[in-house]
Amino acid sequence: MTILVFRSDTDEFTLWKSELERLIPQLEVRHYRTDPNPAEADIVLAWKAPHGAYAAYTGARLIHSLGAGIDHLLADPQLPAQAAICRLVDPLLTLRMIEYVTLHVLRHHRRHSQLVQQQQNQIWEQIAAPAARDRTVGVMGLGALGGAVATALHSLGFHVHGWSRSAKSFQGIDTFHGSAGLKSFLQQTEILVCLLPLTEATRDIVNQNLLSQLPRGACFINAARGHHVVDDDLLAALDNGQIAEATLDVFRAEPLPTDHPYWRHPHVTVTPHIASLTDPLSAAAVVADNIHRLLHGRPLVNQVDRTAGY
Ligand code: NDP
Ligand code: OXD
Repeated sequence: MTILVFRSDTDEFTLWKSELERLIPQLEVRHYRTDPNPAEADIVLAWKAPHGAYAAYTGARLIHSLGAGIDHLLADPQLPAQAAICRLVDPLLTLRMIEYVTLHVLRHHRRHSQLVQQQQNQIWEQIAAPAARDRTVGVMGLGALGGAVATALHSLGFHVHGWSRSAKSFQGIDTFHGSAGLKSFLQQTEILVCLLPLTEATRDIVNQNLLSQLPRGACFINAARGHHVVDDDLLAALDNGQIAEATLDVFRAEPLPTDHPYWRHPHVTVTPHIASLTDPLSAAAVVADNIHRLLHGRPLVNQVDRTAGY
C-alpha cells in the first residue's frame, strides 16, 4: 500500500512519514514530488495542491485532507471521481480552535482593544462588561469545530446561539437551522463566529443583508474561510458602526495582500490563518485510523458528501 503526501514543507513530510509508517508498518509513504508512479498510489494525503495536481492519481481509493476544510479539493475539476474524500477531525485541531475563538470572544466581550488604546493614551477609565450570561454569542456552523466552540463558550457562562443546516440539539445552547432560522439566530447575536464550511450555499453569506440583522455594534470573528465574507460589505459595516470590531483569520487571498484595507483598519484584528493548525503527530493517528478502516473494509469516518460540499 502506497500513500502520497501533498505538503510542500519537507520537515512536516518527514514527520508524517515516520508517524504513519510507525502506526501502519505495511505502508510506504512517499512525497508526491519524488514519486514516479502516481497511478499506483492507493491513498493521497492532500493539502491545497494546485488544481490538476491530483489528476494522475487514477488508482486512489481515498483522498484524505490534512485539514478540516475540503473546499480546496472540491474546487479542483480534475479531482479523481472514484476516490472517497475524508476530512480531518482531530481532537487537537478542535482544542486549538476553541482556544482561538474563546480568546477573541473574550477580547470583544471585555472591550480589550479599547483598554489597549486607553493605555497608549494613559487614560484610566474603567470599562464594565456585562455578565457573560447577558452576552449572546452566535456560532454559525455546529459541526466538529463549531459544536465544540459553542459548548466551550456555554461552559464559560455565555448565552450561546448556534446555527446549522439541519436541526441540532446541544445542552444549554439555543439552536436554529436553515434559512428560516437565520433571522432569529442573528437578531440577538452580539458576537458572531463563523465556523461554516465553504460551499456554494455559504459563499458570500456574511454580506450587508446578514450584517444588518445583527444588533448595532456587534462583533464578528471569522475562523472559517475568506470567501464567506463580502469584504466591501464588512468594511462598510465597520465604518458605519453597525459592526464594532472584527477578528479575521482567513481571507479571499492568502497571504492577505499588503495593500488590503483590513491590515490598517482600526477596528480589525488580522491573524495569518492560524486559528487552528494541523499537528502532524496528532493528526497522523486520525488518518491512520481511516487507513485501517480502508484496509479492513470498514466504513470510513468523516467522509465528505461531494454533493453537499462538506
Ligand atoms: P463540519 O463539516 O464538521 O461542520 C459544518 C457545520 O456547518 C455543520 O453544523 C453544518 O450543518 C453547518 N453547515 C453547512 N452548510 C450549512 C448551511 N448552508 N447553512 C447552515 N449551516 C451549514 O466542519 P468543521 O466544524 O470541522 O469545520 C468548519 C470549517 O472550519 C472548515 O470547513 C474550515 O473551512 C474551517 N477551519 C478553519 C481553520 C483555521 O485555522 N482558520 C482550521 C480548521 C477548520 P449540519 O450540522 O446540519 O450538517
Ligand atoms: C483547515 C484549515 O481547514 O487549517 O484545517 O484551514
